Amino acid sequence: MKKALITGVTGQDGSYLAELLLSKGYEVHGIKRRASLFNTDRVDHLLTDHHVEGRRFVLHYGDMTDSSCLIRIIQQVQPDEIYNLAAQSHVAVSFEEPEYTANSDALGALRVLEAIRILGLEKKTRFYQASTSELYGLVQEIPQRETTPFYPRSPYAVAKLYAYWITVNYREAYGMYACNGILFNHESPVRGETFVTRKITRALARISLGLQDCLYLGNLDSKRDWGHAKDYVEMQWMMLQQDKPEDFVIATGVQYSVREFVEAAAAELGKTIIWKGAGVEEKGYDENGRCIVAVDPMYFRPAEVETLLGDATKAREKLGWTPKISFAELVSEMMREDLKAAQRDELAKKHGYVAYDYKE
Ligand code: NDP
Ligand code: GDR
Repeated sequence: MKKALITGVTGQDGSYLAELLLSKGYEVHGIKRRASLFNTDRVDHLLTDHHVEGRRFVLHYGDMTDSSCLIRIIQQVQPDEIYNLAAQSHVAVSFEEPEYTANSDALGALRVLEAIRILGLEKKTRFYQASTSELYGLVQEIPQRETTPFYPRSPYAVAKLYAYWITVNYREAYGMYACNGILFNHESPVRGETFVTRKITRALARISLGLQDCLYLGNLDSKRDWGHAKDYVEMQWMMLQQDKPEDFVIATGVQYSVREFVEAAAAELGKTIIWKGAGVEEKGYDENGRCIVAVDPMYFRPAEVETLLGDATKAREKLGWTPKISFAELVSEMMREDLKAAQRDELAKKHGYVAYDYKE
């Protein structure tokens, strides 16, 4: 039975990847952080009673900023594959916490690679690094492919640039099977609530049930190449099954603006958004003339990545990978799930419980 270790298993991709690897018969180990509240919501359905022998999904406490725990866990698990997904993954937050972001996202990758070397696992353990389209930042070529020059635009992207190159370096220097997936934005119903897609679907669902008044956003003109996380984790696994380690761009090749995402999500609820004004004054109204979307400059970034569009030709030609879930299906699934969650909150509210709106 193959063994995999996933850092960031409690995140969006970690949960989809754990499901995929378990379905393929792997024993899956994941690293979770200690938190004052339970933080395993996304993988709770995969957990089994740890008193029972033979379980195939095991969680370990650990942190990307703590080398000794990473070495200990890797020594104990002796994984065939490590998927390094853990990161402070929010671009806007990285401007607030640049040093921590560098520690966890840049040095974190180095710590795992060094642990593999220290433990003499270079020939056994394959390593996947969660690299990102944010590396392209101020884009130098459209669409972006593996050969497009990088120009990072945030502390997050700069930290990920280090992680990208240290992965390439350990592959070349020590002959390790280490590779980068340069993934463009990918979303799902379990996407973190502060990323723009989930923020939109969650807010529109709540507005439709009278639980929230307005959705405040930053740059509506920003364009992204949005895919579904389920398709993208399959590619993460495929990248570690090749004869030779290589880096791949993973994207859909289709681009939409934040404004278009809002419109697509509203359409799922049978609503049309009517836009009026421009710049920070721009607002979106529903058919009854109610303002339900507004711009709040608080969400503008000190340096923005205006446009990203990926070219995944290499992945298609070499690995036979193409995304199966369309943009329309992605938006529809996210909207459906957030509507269910809002209906639960509506019910709770009817019975006197409070549903908080202002976390973001
Ligand atoms: P999430 O933010 O949903 O998950 C991040 C995971 O990392 C969580 O499990 C989080 O734990 C964990 N984590 C954060 N900091 C630490 C730390 N110091 N030590 C240990 N664990 C930590 O991200 P996604 O699942 O969306 O993304 C997975 C990876 O892919 C990330 O590295 C991200 O940067 C990268 N990426 C994501 C893309 C996307 O569009 N989703 C695109 C390209 C790259 P906790 O649950 O406790 O917060
Ligand atoms: P991104 O995703 O920065 O691309 O990083 P995010 O959803 O945060 O932003 C996408 C674009 O939408 C604009 N935007 C807003 N963003 C947020 N979060 N909140 C808002 O209110 C808002 N209004 C407009 C942003 O300015 C941006 O242009 C994600 C993360 O998953 C990274 O970890 C990953 O590496 C990249 O995708 C690829």
